[in-house]
Amino acid sequence: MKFCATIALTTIFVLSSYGLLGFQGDFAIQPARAVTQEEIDYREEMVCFVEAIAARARMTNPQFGIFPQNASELGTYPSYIAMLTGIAQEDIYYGYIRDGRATLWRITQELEDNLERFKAGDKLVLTLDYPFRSRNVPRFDQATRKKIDRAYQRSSTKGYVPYATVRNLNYLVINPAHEPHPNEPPIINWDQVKEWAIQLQPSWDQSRPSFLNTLGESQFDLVVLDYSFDGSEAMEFTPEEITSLKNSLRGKVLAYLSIGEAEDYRWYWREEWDANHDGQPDPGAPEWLDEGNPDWPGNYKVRYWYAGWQDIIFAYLDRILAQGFDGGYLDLVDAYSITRVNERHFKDMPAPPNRAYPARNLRYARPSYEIAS
Ligand SMILES: [Ca+2]
Ligand SMILES: [Ca+2]
Repeated sequence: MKFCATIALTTIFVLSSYGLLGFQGDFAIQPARAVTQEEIDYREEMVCFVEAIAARARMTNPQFGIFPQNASELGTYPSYIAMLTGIAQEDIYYGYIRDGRATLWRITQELEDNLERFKAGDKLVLTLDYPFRSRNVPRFDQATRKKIDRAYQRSSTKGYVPYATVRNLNYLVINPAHEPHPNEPPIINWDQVKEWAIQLQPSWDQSRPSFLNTLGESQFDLVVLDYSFDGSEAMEFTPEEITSLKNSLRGKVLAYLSIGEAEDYRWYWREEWDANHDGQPDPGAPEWLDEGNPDWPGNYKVRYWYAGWQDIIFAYLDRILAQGFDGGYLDLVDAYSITRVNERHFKDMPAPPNRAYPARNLRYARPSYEIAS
């Protein structure tokens, strides 16, 4: 039985409005007492949130794709699997402990077990591995090529769609012997996707047109990029650019969207939320804003079950829809395992596979260096 706090609050509020719960007078400020912090199930709140994102997007575009990254343990909720187009899993074969290192067999098996539920639900399963030692530059020496081959082979055997790249996701890696094929016929339906790639920031030598042209001419069936050239509002891609990208690719185009952490270079951020940049929200910051992520200055934990944060993500989603993206690639869906409040909640529970995620502090960061303009 899934339980969404935001919905439950509304219900209780309605009941109390009619006096059914025995409130007298100031009931309008009472309903928050109905659900205490301890009673919130942070996993279920994330499931509810992703469901709300999918429902909202599909009111505008019924075919809109929803792809969470990681958090495959949420596949125990049938309603969660049902609303997804697919899932992306990082580090399943390489990179869980360290870039370029094979993932422990036990972890691989645990993740594959989780992903089976998504396969059984006929969902696309994308795998994303980091067989390269460098975070920025792919080098195809003999040893690395063997790792790439192994990741692709294992992933394909399971019926997944593999990709291997560098951790900073700042390079469109074309893996030797695994080059993408022409999109002939064009990719119209999600189940046609057999190749994919992700590049969230341009390479050091890429201008805005060359970044888009390289993706557009890549022949991948599906590509993931940020909604903006440099992450900022000023450099948002225009609907014309995204249409042109889709036309030249003849494939699917997804926008990256972090739903489980706030990023201080995004359009919604206000300088006064943490004016002294010490990672502690300042007075006047919204209630949903939590402390900074010590591994990533500029990233902040959020109480993602608060309406204030969810409204921001819905507005973000509207921008992505207006640009014409085919779907959303949702990051930090596993925020329930790294939220401070949540650690108290889960302290007596068995750790999910992604808890204390060793590679977490190697995660995609922006901006990592100066980019060409
Ligand atoms: Ca292709
Ligand atoms: Ca502060």
